Amino acid sequence: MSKRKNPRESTNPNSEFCGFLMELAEYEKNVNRNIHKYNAYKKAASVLAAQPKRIQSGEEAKKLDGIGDKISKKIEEFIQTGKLRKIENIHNDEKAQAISMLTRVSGVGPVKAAELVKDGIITIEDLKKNKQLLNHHQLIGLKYFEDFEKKIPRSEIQAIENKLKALVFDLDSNFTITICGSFRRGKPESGDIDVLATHPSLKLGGAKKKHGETMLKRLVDHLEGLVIDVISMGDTKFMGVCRLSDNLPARRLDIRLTPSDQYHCAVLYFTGSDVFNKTMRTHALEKGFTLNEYYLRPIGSTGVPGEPVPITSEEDIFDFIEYPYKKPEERNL
Ligand code: 8DG
Ligand code: CA
Ligand code: CA
Repeated sequence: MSKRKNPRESTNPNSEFCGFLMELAEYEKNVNRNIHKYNAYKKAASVLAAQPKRIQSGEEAKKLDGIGDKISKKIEEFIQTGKLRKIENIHNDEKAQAISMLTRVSGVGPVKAAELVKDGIITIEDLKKNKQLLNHHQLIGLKYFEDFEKKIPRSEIQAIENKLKALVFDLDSNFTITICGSFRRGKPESGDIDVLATHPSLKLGGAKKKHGETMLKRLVDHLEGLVIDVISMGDTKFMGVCRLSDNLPARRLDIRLTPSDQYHCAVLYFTGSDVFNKTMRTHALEKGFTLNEYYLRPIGSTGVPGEPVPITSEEDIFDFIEYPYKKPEERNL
């Protein structure tokens, strides 16, 4: 199969800068656990990716919103020397490399990875010999390590969507199902599958939690032939593994069940991207609203959020905060 890249990405004239910025972002998240630096690098990469021309100097980069002194110096160093000392040092740091490798296992976060490395466990092979150190999620992550590393082509997610909908509607045709995440943003391939479900009988937030719990379990129980492993089964969130057919890899599948009055906020949130969400939340605040995956609420003069605004579509949310509507494909920040 041909591995054609997203044309937007392959034509990004700043892709080299974005590449090292994303690597630095992952390093800050996984090795240093510095979420502020992680966010700063990701923001900078996203700003550069949106530029129509290749940046010619650190000075030019610094003029862009979201690129400060330190990052512009790195860009300048890369332009001058064709490499970055910081990246080279990271590549030569065995501990950092081990932590980065272990965090690629689903369920292994930066803290767990650092613990494992401290115990002398530095490779996937080491992990396989020390399964007693892993919880259920991490064991599933290890079991499907190679499969979960593979991106999921759009066409496969479409086939999974069809199968999932057929199974769910067979159970109850009143469910609404939307696949969110990078798939909804039109990406040619995705890391996992983010499913959002709602049902007209689920209203008024947490009031019917018990109902929600049994409903999600009932839904997942009906996905036999698609779901092959369970990571966790909560009140409103299922995390698991699916496989479309024997000749294809196992895929990470998340399903969230939300009340119908929170559906559009949830669809917006889980469509992302996370950088886009942050931009939109900041804009909401500037307009006197607080936005999250559940609702949009006005902030009163006292600073206390008021009653949620009634929302009947994703567009409603953009309208209320006076943000120009962006189609999902335009949210790939
Ligand atoms: P991918 O799976 O193809 O790698 O990309 P994705 O679909 O954009 O990422 P994701 O990790 O599956 O997250 C799905 C959406 O959830 C994301 O686009 C935006 C929203 N989201 C945030 N913050 C966070 C967060 O901290 N963790 C996760 N898992 N999702 C988040 O806005
Ligand atoms: Ca995803
Ligand atoms: Ca996900």
